This record gives sequence, structure tokens and C-alpha cells, in this order.
Amino acid sequence: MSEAREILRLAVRLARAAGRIQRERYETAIQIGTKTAPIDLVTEVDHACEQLIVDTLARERPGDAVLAEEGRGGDSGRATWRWVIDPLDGTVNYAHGYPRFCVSIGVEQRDERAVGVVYDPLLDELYSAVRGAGATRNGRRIRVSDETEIGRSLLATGFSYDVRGSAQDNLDHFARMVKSARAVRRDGSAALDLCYVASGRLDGYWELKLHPWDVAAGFLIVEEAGGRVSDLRGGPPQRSGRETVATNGRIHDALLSRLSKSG
Ligand code: LIP
Repeated sequence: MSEAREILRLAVRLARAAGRIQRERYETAIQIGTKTAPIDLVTEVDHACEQLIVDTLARERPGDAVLAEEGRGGDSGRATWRWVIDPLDGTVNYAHGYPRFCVSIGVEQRDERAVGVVYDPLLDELYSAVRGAGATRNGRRIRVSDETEIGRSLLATGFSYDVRGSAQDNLDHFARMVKSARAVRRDGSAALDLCYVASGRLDGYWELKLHPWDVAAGFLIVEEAGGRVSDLRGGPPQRSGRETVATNGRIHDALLSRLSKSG
């Protein structure tokens, strides 16, 4: 079995284990704190899921690098494999009992996306991809949609935690796209939004100011499902997630052109 396949099996096991914690603690009394802003929440479940994943990796893959949202793990800079982990994507949803959140685990081989796993524990939907081997949901191949027109497209976006004070707040893009797309969703989990593009439930998604852990898995899943991911100028996707545009490929240039218009 290739090392990428072994890593996929471990990532699936870890995503399901963290998802079990999320399901068990969902809508129970949990500790909730804030990070960079009053709207930027972190819960004890984010920490419990990250602890479980990072501890297991330290035991089973001690040589690998780990970049995780809540800060656990480390990166010597010499590792071949790097795990990029969002232990609970959609934390604000989770804290409010709003049923849309997941575990996102992306694994890079020498800085290239190699494996991606996203698990929605409430819908029991597991998305995965290995570079060059396609993308699946619960073991069945997924493909992006065939839609070619923005006017018939269902899109999604999101707003960063500095939205209250920042001029670059994505509200201009949102207003423009609400007037030109079929509809625009704001569902609160970048990783699930990317998987919905990969599986054709959405035709496109864009967001600004994300982080590596929000996109590391979802980018590969979109690409392996036949979609396209880029920055706002159509250039290569940013591992940082700072500018994220993901579509079925067919509406990509039309979306970029509308996002680039001012006013
Ligand atoms: C969230 C993203 C979402 C974005 C939020 C936040 P978190 O990640 O999934 O798309 O709009 O601002 O970044 O904080 O739940 O891991």
C-alpha cells in the first residue's frame, strides 16, 4: 500500500474519532471562549478534538509536521509530510447548536497537497481525496456540477472575524453576487463549502482571509472532483487561504470577473 494510502486511512480514522466527540458533545453545556474578536469563538470541543488528533500523530507518525488551528503540534521544517488540521471547522455554528460543522484534515507531501479528508459527523458524510486518484463521499466518486451560467448558480461565501472593523470585508462582493447569482449561501464552514462544490451541491464558493487549516483538505477534494481553485486573479490557489475561489471550473472566469469589478 502506498504511503499516501496509509496516511489516508489514518486521517479517516482520526476524522471519525474527532467527529464522534463533536456528535457526543453537540448541544450539551460546553465551555466557550473567544480568540481574536468577540465573534471569534473557540470551545472545549475544538481543543479536545485537536488534542486527540495531535496526540495520535505524535505516537503513530512522530516524524511528521503538524500545523493545527489551536496551536498544538510542531514543524521542524525538515519533515516530508505535514498535517494541516482544523479540528472543528464551523465553531460558531457548533457553539450555537447550528447543525453545520466538520473535521478537516489535509496532508501535504513536500508542500504539495497529497491527501484530504473532511468529515461531517451529523450527516455522517466523509469526503476524501488522494492526489491523482479522484475524490469520494462515503466511498462513492463525486464530481463537480455542469452548470455554465452564474445566473443559474448556487454560490457560497463567508466573512472573516475582523468584519466589523475591516474595509476589506467582502460585503461588496456579496452584494454584487446576490444580484447576479441564483442565490448565495453563508453557511459558516469553509471546508464543507469546498466539499459541496466538489460534489456539485454548490457551483462555486469564494472567501477572503481564511487560514491554511480551513482549506488544506478542501482544495484537493475540489481539484480531484474536476473543479478549479485559484486566488482572486485566477492564479494558483494560496495555501494560506487568504484569497480563495473554488468552482466547478465552468463558471470560474465569470465569477472572477464579477469579483474583480469595483462598486
Ligand atoms: C470558519 C470558516 C468560515 C469563515 C469563518 C471561520 P472556523 O472557520 O470555516 O468559512 O467564514 O470566519 O474562519 O473558525 O470555524 O474554524
